[in-house]
Order: sequence, then C-alpha cells, then structure tokens
Amino acid sequence: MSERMRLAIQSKGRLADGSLELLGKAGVRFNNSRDALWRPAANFDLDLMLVRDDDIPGLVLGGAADYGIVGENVLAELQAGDPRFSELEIVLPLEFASCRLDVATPVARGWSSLTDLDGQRIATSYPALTRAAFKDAGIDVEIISMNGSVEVAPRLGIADAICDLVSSGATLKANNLASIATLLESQAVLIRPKSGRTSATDRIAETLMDRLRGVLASAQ
Ligand code: PRT
Ligand code: ZN
Repeated sequence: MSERMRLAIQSKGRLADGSLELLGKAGVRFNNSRDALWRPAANFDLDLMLVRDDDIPGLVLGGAADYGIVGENVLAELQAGDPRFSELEIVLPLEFASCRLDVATPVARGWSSLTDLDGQRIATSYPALTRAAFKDAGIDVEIISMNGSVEVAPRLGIADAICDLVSSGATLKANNLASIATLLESQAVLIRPKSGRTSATDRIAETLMDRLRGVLASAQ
C-alpha cells in the first residue's frame, strides 16, 4: 500500500488561499473534490485536510494529520497554555500571512509602555500569550478573553487596552488605538510532531519541503 501524507490546512480564511497558492507553485495539483474535508493531490502522495485553523495543532498532535500549516500565533498561544503542544515543532516558515501580536492602547490615554498598564484590563483572543508576557514583565493586569472584535473592547468600556493581531494597522487606527509593544512576530508555518512520525510520510514531506524551499527562495 502506498503511503500518503496528510496535510491539515485552513478551509477558509486568511491562510486558506495562501496555503493552496504555495502548494500550487510547488507543482502540486488538486482534483476538484466533493468532499469538504479531504482534497487529494492529483500528482503527489498528498491529501489535504480542510479544517478550522485553531484545530490544526491538535489534529497534528493527535495524529489525525501528519503535518499542518498554521499561523505561528495559533501554535504559540496553544503552547503557552498547554505543555502538550511543545511536542509540536515548526519545520519551515512559509513567509505569508505575516502579522504581529501587539499590545495597543487608546491614543487618548497617552500610554507608551507596558508598565503604564499596571492594574488595567487587557482584552484579547490570545489570553495565554498575553498573560505570560505581562507575568514575565512583572506587570499585574486583568485578562479579558474575547473571541473576536477585540478592537472595540476599549470603546465598549470592557477593557483599557487590547492585545491583538495587526497587519496593516488600519483596524487599530479606525478604533483610535496605537501599538505600544509587540509580543510576537508571526507568519504561516509548516508544523509536525517532534517524534512518532513514519519514515514514509517524512520522505514525502522532504520532497514537498524541497520544492517549497525552491519556491520561497525564488520569491526573494
Ligand atoms: O475560521 P477559522 O478559525 O479557520 O479562521 P480565523 O477567523 O480564526 O482566522 P483568520 O482567517 O482571520 O486568520 C488566520 C491567520 O491569519 C491568523 O491566525 C494569523 O496567523 C494570520 N493573519 C495575518 C491575521 C492577520 N494577518 C490579521 N490582520 N489574522 C487576523 N488578522 C485580523 C486581526 O485580528 C484584526 O482584526 O485583522 C485585523 C487587523 O488587520 P489590519 O490590517 O487592520 O492591521
Ligand atoms: Zn480560527
């Protein structure tokens, strides 16, 4: 039986198109698939698993997928909150979906450093990373967990500052917020478990990674 590599990617969202585009540039072609979960490659021993980005590290950790493409921010948040995720490693940075996890504050407050936030409430979708960063800095804050629209929290009066992903900065600007610190620089990355992999899938992955490195190098 010939082995195939199972690669988990985001089904829709900011990482979905970039992941497919990169695989396409690496020469991997996909048949149209009626299956919303699986998409087999036509000319490579590869099956894509199409899922929510937040689920990708868990699926790779649990063995449902062999490799995954995910934002470094998602991996780092899980690793900050649960030591089991340190069993995952980044094998290749993929140089798309770049963004920063920034602490931002209302311009009108005039705050300029993390120490200004002592005793304040920080709204974020990245509670583990945010908590760890303030703890490391010895600054006492209250973390308010939100699933989305974090940037409106100060205007709603439910937080004094936010910690959120920033790419162009337009969202911060539109909400009269400004970055005062960067906790993480992020991009899409290829991940896999550190141990317990099969040599067959690793061989397929090596061929794929050689091609991806070629694509990334030629984009420089
Ligand atoms: O449905 P699913 O759970 O799979 O998707 P999702 O909604 O959780 O994620 P999605 O598709 O929004 O983002 C996927 C990944 O893209 C993130 O985990 C990051 O790794 C990466 N990425 C890159 C970004 C951004 N740039 C980004 N700007 N993710 C989100 N944003 C948001 C940010 O949260 C803020 O609301 O865009 C807004 C800020 O953008 P600017 O340009 O105004 O600064
Ligand atoms: Zn998500």
